Amino acid sequence: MEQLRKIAEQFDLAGTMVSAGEFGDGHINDTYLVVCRDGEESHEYVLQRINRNVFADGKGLMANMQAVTDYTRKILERDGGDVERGTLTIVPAKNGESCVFDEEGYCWRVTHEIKGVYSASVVENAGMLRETGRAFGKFMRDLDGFDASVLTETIPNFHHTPKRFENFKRAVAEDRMGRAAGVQAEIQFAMGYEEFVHTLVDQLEGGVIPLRVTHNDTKINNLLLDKETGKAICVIDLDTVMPGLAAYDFGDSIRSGANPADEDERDLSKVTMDIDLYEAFAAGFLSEAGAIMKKEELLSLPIGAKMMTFECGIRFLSDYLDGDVYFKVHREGHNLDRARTQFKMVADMEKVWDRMNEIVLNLAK
Ligand code: ADP
Ligand code: GN1
Ligand code: MG
Repeated sequence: MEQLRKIAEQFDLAGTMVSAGEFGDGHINDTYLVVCRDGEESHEYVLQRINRNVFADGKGLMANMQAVTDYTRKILERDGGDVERGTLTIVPAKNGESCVFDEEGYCWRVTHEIKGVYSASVVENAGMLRETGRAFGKFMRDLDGFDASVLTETIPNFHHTPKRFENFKRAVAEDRMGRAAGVQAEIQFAMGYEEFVHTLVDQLEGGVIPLRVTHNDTKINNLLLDKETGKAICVIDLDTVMPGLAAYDFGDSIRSGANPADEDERDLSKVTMDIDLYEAFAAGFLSEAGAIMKKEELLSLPIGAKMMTFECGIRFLSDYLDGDVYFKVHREGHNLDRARTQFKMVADMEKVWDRMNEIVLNLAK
């Protein structure tokens, strides 16, 4: 609490901090809700310590976030949208910067807490996924006119699946923790996808699909929904907004949202690729972004669903083999449990592959 107070004092907050508690359930940053009292009034802020093992360039990351939120705020103003809640509002530090660094070199930032909203890690109903699709589709379409050259690549090759696959093979070969022998079935499953991992980067290099500015981490809990109406309010977690593919944004939401069970569910019979949830997300996404996409790009969306799910699976499995150094873990074997759910989803997608393609094409008509 004292350390948080020392950090919070460096920002231009209204009043004085009276409490700070852990907030949200992201796997990467440390997030706190800070309450300040100013006379009778109370003000809430979200204070975050950026994970510097993951994001080496905190300044570059914050410059991206500032540029993107400035841009989306202008769109909200133009369209008469909810400027208060429709985009994140960065609270500047007293020295005028958008973040401060502590003695250990960690970057800290503050945003206004968005009120009357919630985010969910597991889908509650198809309507919620349709809204999620609409919000991420709109986010991508809104950024269609955004100048990508101002963006720092906060994690180089973030969704370069062939490089992720190389790293996975490295983790298997090194076997730092002696865990590989116990996960041979998972390793063999993943090895079967060595050719597939090239599909999207090849399409991009061949000019078949375009590079866009994308969010790249469209996990469903990175969207805030209105508590009363269930409508999408604000896309958050802008740390990975970078040049990318529509397939990445479509794909990561399917990965996280079309599975009615938890990402770390141990009972794999509960983990399924629910085609109705897939359709609901696709309908929302295409209602906003369908018009800017040609047929090849539309057909890259289901590939993105399988690619992002597979990629996340090998990222979790690599981290398990490396000794859990990247994703936050809360129990033994946590990353392995997560890898297993992703691979179960991939196997399920193979079974409904034709339907996944048909749905996207039908919706785009
Ligand atoms: P991580 O990169 O660790 O996932 P996020 O930026 O996604 O960090 O924040 C973690 C969680 O905190 C989110 O899933 C959301 O529930 C909550 N959150 C973050 N920023 C805000 C905000 N400005 N207003 C309300 N809730 C927020
Ligand atoms: C991380 O930050 P968070 O929890 O929204 C990760 C994503 C993974 C996701 C899996 C920067 O997302 O790429 O898909 O966990 N973010 C980063 O749950 O690595
Ligand atoms: Mg997040």
